[in-house]
Formats: sequence, C-alpha cells, structure tokens
Amino acid sequence: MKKVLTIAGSSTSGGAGLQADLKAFAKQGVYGMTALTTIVVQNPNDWSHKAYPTDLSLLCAQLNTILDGIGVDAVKTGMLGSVELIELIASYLDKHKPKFVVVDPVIACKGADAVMNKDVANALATEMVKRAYIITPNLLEAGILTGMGTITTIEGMKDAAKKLHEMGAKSVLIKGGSRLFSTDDESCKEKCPTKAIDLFYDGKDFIILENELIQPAYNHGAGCTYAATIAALLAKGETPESAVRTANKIVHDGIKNGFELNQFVGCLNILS
Ligand code: PXL
Repeated sequence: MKKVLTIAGSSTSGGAGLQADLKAFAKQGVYGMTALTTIVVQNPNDWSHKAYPTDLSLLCAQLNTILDGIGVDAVKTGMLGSVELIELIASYLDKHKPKFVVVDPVIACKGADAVMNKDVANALATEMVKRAYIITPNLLEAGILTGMGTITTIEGMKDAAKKLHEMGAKSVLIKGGSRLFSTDDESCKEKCPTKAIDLFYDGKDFIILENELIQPAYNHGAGCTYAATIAALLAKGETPESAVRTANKIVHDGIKNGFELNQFVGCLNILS
C-alpha cells in the first residue's frame, strides 16, 4: 500500500486540515500519516478561528517517526503555522527528497480571508514554492505568493501560474473556484460568476478545469481535500494532469454532497 504523509494543521471541527486529508487518503486507498503543525480552534459563538502552532521539537519528533522510521511515497503540506516550522519542514524535505510534494499554501481559512501572518506568507513563497511538485493556491494565495495582488481574470491566473513556475514549482494548480470574477466591479456582473474555474499549468500547457457553480456551496475543506487527493493519486502513479483532473471531480462531487455543520459552516463530503 502506498504511504502518504500530510504535514498540516488540525481543524478541530473536522472539516479541513489533516482531518480532511486523512479522509481523502482513505478514499484513495492509501495509508495516511500525519505530522501536526498547528491546532486550529473555532469560536462556537462567531466561528472566528484561532491557530496554535506547535513547537519545533514536537514537529521534529513527528517527522523523524515518519520519514526516518517508515518512509513515504508522497507528501502533502497544508497549514504550516510559523516561519520556524516552515524552515524545519524545508530542511526535512531536502534531506529526505520525497518524489512528490504537493504544497497547499494555506494562508487563510475560508470565511477568514485576512492573511494569518505576513511572515508565514513570505516563508511559504521563499521556502515552499520551489520545493513543490505541484502547488495548489487559491486565488487569494496565488495573488499573495506572487505579489500580484487581486486576481480576477483567467489571464491573471495564467500570469500567476507562470510566475509560480518561475519561482520553482514544477506544476501549478490555481483554484479560482467560485471566487473568480467575484469583485465589486459592476461591469463584471454580466460575465460572472457562472462557473467554478481552476487552472493547471505544467510549465508548458494551460488546462482550464470548469465546473458548474454549486449553491449553496458547502465547501469547507475543499482545498485540503483537493491537494490531499492529488498527493494520493501521484503516489499511486497517476500523472500530474490525471491526478488533478480526478481530484477536481472528487472535490466537485464532494461539494454537491456537502452538508451544513452549523449556522456558520458546511463541509464537503467525499465519503458518500
Ligand atoms: O481550509 C484551510 C484550512 C487548512 N488547515 C486547517 C484549517 C483550515 C481552515 O479552517 O483549520 C487546519
């Protein structure tokens, strides 16, 4: 059985983070392992998020267990928590050189779009982009990592994908999702938003992945599930393009089957 490691945060409410990753791994029939970077808790009254990064020695111990003690066929990274933790993870990736590293550069959680920490965003740009076999930013993250700011068009997504490739990522998946075109600009209203649009770039070709928008979109955990599924499929031998296409469909169907968790949030559901 293929073995896949997620280096990610715990989303206490269960929809995102390593909880979502393990469900995605199980669905693909790969063996999942976790190195916990951060615990995220949600305030029950207003669902505001608070993140508690773990300390370096605890992450070291987890990575030693898995990378020295077992070995991996692929790695997925998610919320990494602090600059120190990112630098540590980068050094482990350099030492162990896993063939497939899928980097989901989590900078903000859904419903909490404020950048969690500028230094973390910078460290993701300098340390993680160049180590990615596939990097999977959403529009907001792509804009921040490239310094391009707000991206509202497919051309803008293509420019960001090229930039991330130049920064060292082997392939790039930009998740426009339902956010593309969703600006305050009145003139955009006619052409948008009718589709969820993602863009894949392997350094040569651009592939547009289009889906109908789903309303209501219970999509908490969609980004984590997308990247974790891609990592599992790469471990099983799929090509990057095929892994991305399959993961895109699984996430789309998962959002269709999503459910409300409480008055603040609803999760995708890939298990039924
Ligand atoms: O969806 C981004 C995300 C990733 N990882 C963790 C999270 C969240 C958002 O809530 O809590 C741990």
